Amino acid sequence: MDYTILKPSADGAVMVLTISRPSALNALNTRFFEEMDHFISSLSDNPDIRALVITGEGKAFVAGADIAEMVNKLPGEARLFSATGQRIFNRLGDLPFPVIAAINGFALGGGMELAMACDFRIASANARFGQPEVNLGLIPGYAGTQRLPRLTNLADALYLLTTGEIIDAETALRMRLVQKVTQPEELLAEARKLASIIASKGPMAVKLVKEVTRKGLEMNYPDGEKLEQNHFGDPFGNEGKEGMTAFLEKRKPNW
Ligand code: CO8
Repeated sequence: MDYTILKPSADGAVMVLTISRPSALNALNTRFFEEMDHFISSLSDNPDIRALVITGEGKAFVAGADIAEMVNKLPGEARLFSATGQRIFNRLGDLPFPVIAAINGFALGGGMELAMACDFRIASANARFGQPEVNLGLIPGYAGTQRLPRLTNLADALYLLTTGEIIDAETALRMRLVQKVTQPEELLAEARKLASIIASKGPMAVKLVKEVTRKGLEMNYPDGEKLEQNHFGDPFGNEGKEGMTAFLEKRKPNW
């Protein structure tokens, strides 16, 4: 597939994906989701990639779903648009390595939902966040109502969802919506650094820790412990054997 909106760029084990439709502040349209679906499939088939960074071109990360494309939709069509977006964003959570959102500017509506679908977020000091759907007489459709209270808390989530207030990066950091704030010119370097650190760890361990942590959050506590217990054994005899042997032999592991 020839991409017109996505710009993927691999650097060793780290893939950087730039969303590039700056004339519409990278607003998410049907073509974006088609390309994203294809791109995620290509990553699932690529064993060399160990981390993905998603960022936006220009002054926005993503300024939301494409309002021009949504304006004439009927309820059934809008539900389908929501279901497609939710399915594709969920696929980021299923990737066998971490996905880092590097938020370079506006992350509004569907853009904030994309950022929240990533495993964690770092933001440039000039990033802006918000769920302004209520200004348009809408509610979020890419799981913003579900992920925001899980990442922050019910009151902060409802505050943002009902007021539509746009917050700055430091406020997002205080709400634990982002994990780190950098100077704008350092954002991508910092994201790549974190991605490289992760890429240097045991790939099976990283895959398992992401899967168990994400799945466990959706389970009751005893089932989550059981899930961890079950997967704890997986790396023994292979990757874990190499990691522990390397420690005892005072050398770097050969994954
Ligand atoms: N959709 C379509 N086009 C957009 C969007 C968008 N979300 N955001 C910006 N653009 C376009 C503008 O229309 C403008 O186009 P043009 O140059 O042709 O007039 C261009 O991008 C530049 O934007 P501005 O001139 O407005 O730039 P400013 O710097 O003045 O303002 C803002 C930047 C504050 C970000 C402003 O553009 C804005 O408020 N954008 C809309 C933000 C918004 O409301 N986002 C939420 C959208 S709704 C949503 O995301 C729901 C998600 C769930 C959907 C589920 C499926 C049903």
